[in-house]
Amino acid sequence: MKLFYKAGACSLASHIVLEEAGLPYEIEAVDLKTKRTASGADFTAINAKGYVPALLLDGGELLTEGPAIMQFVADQAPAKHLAPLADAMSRYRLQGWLTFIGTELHKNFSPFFNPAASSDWKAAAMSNLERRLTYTAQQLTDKPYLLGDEFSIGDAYLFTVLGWAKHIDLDLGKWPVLVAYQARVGARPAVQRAMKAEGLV
Ligand SMILES: N[C@@H](CCC(=O)N[C@@H](CS)C(=O)NCC(=O)O)C(=O)O
Repeated sequence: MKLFYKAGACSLASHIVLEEAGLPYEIEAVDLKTKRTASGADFTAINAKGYVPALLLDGGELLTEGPAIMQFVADQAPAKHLAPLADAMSRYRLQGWLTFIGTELHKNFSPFFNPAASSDWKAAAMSNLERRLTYTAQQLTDKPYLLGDEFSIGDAYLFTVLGWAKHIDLDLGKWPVLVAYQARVGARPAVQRAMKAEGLV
């Protein structure tokens, strides 16, 4: 498998999951401005959506959308318990978190990385982020990970988006639970390996 990524972008979550799964894979960076991969290929010819993450499977098929990629990888390594089995209620709770992180957190960070975003849009997004992060912190007060005692792909995604707070005017110190959570997830050896490979640590 090959993961197309940009350092520190949402593709980091898929990268962390690949490391946690312990499956063989390679990575190739994408320049999202020029849409060229590190080896000089036209990324839009590989992924017509033009964004990361994208996972090229061994059979030549391309899988896109972070939550789909992370679930696919988790299901290839069931012994690692990165996602509950499909018939468990907790799998649907995980789906709920993946959707929440993708639509309520990830996409409210997006205007801060978009030079064309208006100040009104950014103000509305910041207000949404603050309310959604307050909810997230409440959910993590009595457990180490989103689903309870075990790390899951939802944590790879939440950890990744929380990492963007330092690039915008958002002080996570307002939510000590989230600061502790970031440190907990960030200390995992697989997370450190993925971040090191992306030049983030
Ligand atoms: N819905 C997609 C969103 C992916 C996404 O927002 N990727 C960003 C990086 S975090 C990107 O590549 N943006 C560049 C672009 O849209 O041209 C997913 O969940 O995988």
